[in-house]
Amino acid sequence: MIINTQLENKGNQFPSKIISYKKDVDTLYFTSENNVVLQLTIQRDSVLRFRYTTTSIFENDFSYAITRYASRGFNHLVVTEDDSKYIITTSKLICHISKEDMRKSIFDAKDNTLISEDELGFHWEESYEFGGNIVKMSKNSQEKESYYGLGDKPVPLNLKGKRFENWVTDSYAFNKDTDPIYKAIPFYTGLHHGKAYGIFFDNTFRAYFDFCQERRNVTSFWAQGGEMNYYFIYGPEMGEVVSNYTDLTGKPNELPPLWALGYHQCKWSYYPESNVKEVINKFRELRIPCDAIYLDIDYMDGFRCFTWNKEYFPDPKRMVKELADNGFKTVAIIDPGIKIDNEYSVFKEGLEKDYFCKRADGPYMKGKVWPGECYFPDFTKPEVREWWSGLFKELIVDIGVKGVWNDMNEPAIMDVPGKTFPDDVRHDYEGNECSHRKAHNIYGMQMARATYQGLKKFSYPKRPFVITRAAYAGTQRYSSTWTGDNVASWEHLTIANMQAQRMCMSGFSFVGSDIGGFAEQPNGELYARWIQLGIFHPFCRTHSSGDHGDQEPWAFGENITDIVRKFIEIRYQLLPYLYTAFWRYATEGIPILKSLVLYDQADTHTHYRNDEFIFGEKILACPITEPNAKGRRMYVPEGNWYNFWDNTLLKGGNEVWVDADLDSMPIFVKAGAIIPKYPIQQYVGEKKIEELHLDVFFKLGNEKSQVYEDAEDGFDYKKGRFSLRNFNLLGKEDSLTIQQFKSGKFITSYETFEINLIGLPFEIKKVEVDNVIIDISTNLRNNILVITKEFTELHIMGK
Ligand code: MIG
Repeated sequence: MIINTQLENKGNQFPSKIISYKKDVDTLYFTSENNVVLQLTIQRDSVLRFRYTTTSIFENDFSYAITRYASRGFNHLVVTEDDSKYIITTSKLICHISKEDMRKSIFDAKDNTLISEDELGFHWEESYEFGGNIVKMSKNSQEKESYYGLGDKPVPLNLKGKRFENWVTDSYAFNKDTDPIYKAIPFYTGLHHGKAYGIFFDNTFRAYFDFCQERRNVTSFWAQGGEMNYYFIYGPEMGEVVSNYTDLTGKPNELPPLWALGYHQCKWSYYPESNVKEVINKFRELRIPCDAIYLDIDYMDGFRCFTWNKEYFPDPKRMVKELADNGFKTVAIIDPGIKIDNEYSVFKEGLEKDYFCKRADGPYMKGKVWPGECYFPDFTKPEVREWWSGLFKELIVDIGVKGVWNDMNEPAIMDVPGKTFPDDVRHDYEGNECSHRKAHNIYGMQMARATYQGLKKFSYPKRPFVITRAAYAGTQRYSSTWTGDNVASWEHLTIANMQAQRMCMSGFSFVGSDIGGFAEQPNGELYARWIQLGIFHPFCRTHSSGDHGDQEPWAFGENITDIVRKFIEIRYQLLPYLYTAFWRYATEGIPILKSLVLYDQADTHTHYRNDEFIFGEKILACPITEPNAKGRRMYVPEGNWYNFWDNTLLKGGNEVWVDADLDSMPIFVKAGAIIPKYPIQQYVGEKKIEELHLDVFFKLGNEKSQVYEDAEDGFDYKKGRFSLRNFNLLGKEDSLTIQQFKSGKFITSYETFEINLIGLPFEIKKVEVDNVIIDISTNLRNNILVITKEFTELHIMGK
């Protein structure tokens, strides 16, 4: 457990025996002889919240992470006791609390399997230096238990045997195993005996997690202040754990505009205007689809936020419009540091209104970043966020910028130890005033939130688009994210893959890496392999530091350009499929990427797999992460899978070799899947969709698929103007039936489906649409069928 560092410490202290118990609707209070109170709230049948105080008084109950939309309520709650324990039973869980020492054990209510068990359980050390406690929790690790989650940690998916720190940190050119880096997401999933549960330790102080590193059979977590306050989230499916966690900390407040799921191009920096134009024109000339172009810090006047360098960009409004006319959305960077400059209106206003962070004894928090010496808004104060959100008016409304990129919001400070604010900086924290020790991990999140509020207000009636580097649990409600300053190396390609999967299983699916690597320069082969992975990440952007050479799709010769185009085109064809997965994420908290363990936890082969993942519900992808490869070995999960390239069928449950020259990569589609595709567009909305293409992959038996569509932007979908198609496929030896259940009021632009029937084990003799025979001599060619989008039952027969 935590190393005792100070002689003044009294050492670990523990709750003594329970002397009283009280119930208040959904909350139970257990008080010990030495004034420890355990507050147990039944959030849902499968979600229990445990909170402890050592002084009998709790802090004000406030969390930036928990959303007000979090589900509450349970079907069943019974509390009983015997000589040694209290027994709390919900319809999903049974929790024992020992009267002797407050230790807890939690069981699956259905079959009594032990899921989680305190080792020492809650204990604490008084914090001599800061007051309050260092709060600690330890649990016995169960037999063959594996651990997953924790946000952006750049390590293999299974966390067992490792220790981590959560302290949001600017980590230029981080490496495999660098810890901590940009994000603090104190949520992990444990898996043993085929059952998964999650722990969300909602404490924003510097925190640690130890997964059987210090002691082989003990997992522990602790924080340098605040309360021991955690949620136990039961599955037993890992997918349910993640969606329950996402329910607690929030799904994206709205879907992204569809263009945000297109390809984005970025560099530090494209300037002046002529350079930006050159880049975007090249995309169109080479017919490489692209939806967004980014302006990094050099667009500003001396790095002053909300200003423009008029020498490089004499007329931003005109330029942004010209880009838009070409299908390019402009995304501009905004950092937190505000230059100390009495001629600069944002600085002056922030100063007058007292919006900047101060040190403990009164001086402003002064720190050096790109503009030189800066002050920093206290984004933990609602009034400051409101002010900040208002600053976007000109950028969004007048100039026409469509998205904002928040960087350096850890917050990052140059040339100081720790690279961030000192601990003593004061924050409002929604009226719960505190030091930076408590506010550090949520500072970037609150900046992203304030930015989001501005974009939401001023982009209306369009949807906002924000991207942030720093994040705490819950930031997914406001923003997308990227994995920060990675490196153009093969190892980093592997890291990007693991990080994106890990973020998805940590409730934050709108994620991607700097394709090609930020620091240093990739060769063409590495760039092509990275694009191949990148098109399967929810956020898909090339970015580089720019000082090592060009990193546009055409920077590596024609052969690479062709490969990159081919894969970006696949991304654009799959947009309705990805959008459907995003909708599932935004409505049900289902991660867009599913690591194999999350996809099939019953198969223990998946517990240590890192490379393969499921994109959406039906597509299995596995990047090539080594140079000179002609293919690779990979694990294909149970079930039948079609090779994406040649439609050959493969039976899963094995490790197999898959060919993949540089112009290919291992991609498989689950048998039974119906995959929607749009035509290739150079940008979202370029073409009117005249027909929805559906690839139907035959399966013996049943499979469900969905296609979600709407106006691709705006908020009408929230009022029911969406189109959801639920497809039910049933394949038999000599027939295939597809039923369609349609809901929502949105009318799609196309009238017909072009259905491509793949893998049929029979020759088509007869086709009925809603019991009417259709003429296959005219409507069917090479197993491609064109039928009305309104059908409810399609029946394809071999006899
Ligand atoms: O100190 O804005 O991670 O994406 O290009 C570097 C310049 C600041 C770090 C970001 C990177 C961005 C760069 N920024």
